[in-house]
Amino acid sequence: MSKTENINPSLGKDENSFIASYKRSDLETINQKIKNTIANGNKVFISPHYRVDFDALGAAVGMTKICESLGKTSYIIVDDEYEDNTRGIGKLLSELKTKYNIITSTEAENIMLENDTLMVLDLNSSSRTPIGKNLDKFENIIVIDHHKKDQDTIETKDSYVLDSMSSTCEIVTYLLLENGIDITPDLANYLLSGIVLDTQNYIRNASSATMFTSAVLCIKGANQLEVKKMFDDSFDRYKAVHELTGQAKFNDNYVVASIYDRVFKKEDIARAAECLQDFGVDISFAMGYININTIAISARSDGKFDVGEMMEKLGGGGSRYSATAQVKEKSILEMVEFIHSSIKETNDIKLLENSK
Ligand SMILES: [Mn+2]
Repeated sequence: MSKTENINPSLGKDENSFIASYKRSDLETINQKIKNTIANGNKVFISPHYRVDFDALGAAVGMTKICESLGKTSYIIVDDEYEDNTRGIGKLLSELKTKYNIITSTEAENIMLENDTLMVLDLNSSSRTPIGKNLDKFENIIVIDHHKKDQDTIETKDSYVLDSMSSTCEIVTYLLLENGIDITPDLANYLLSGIVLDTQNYIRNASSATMFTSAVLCIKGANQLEVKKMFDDSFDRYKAVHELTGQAKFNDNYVVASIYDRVFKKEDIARAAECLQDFGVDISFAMGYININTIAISARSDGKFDVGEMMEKLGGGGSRYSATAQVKEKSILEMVEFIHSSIKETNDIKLLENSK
């Protein structure tokens, strides 16, 4: 007998087992409800969020297996295009495209029929799904997520927003195990990459259940070194991001990074804005030219300030947490001024409201 055969990689049937945040019986009920909805519909469209990441993709791949086990065809909707290996996602996407039905939202629109199911993964806000206006076309919508709800949260009877779970991949791993679905080493790696990403290497929001789920994935063949390699970035990208963040100017609760004398890739500008969220600010901005006359701005917020609204004023958009805009015929200096005055305006309104 090999070593692993001694270990039973199942979640156990004990009500008080290691699922710390959710009672096992609750998760069993959720699993049954999800399966019923899938079984009662036709094909399934799986929608991870915009700017897809390892957690959204790993969960999507995992859920295609559950659809398959119920005899349902499923499609994963991804509109993001990556010019290069953006944090490993570009590489993973091209690998997955050879194995799974990955389609754009336009392709999905062309094959949508009545009684199809929409499964929204790793998001619960209507503003974060590439499915957009087609959301209303679905009668059956399943939401599986671990983010906090907000005012745009999709209302559906099948809403499973388990915000004390580390990641959507952790939830999906549980569902796969519960249904006795084979987790291949590849799938185990995809799922583990989602957990590693969202817990920032088990620092944030990782419970003992998260650790156990990860251990089960390792038993199923996940390899930490391979997962680490999935995250590898190009050195050019690293340099570009650091050049931008190196120019960051910090203000009270926000930071602005800008460079005017070179051209960047817009993904690198977005990454710089993301990186700057780590330095004790509520809002971060990064901007630079993406061609001779276009400036791209990326904004990230912890949600107190709506960066989506702000980027809309510049002709862009996004959610209150993450937004972007591209502006022509303006200088970097003008854009920096725009940011300062927009935030000042909002702060003034808040002060006024508080003094009432
Ligand atoms: Mn996630």
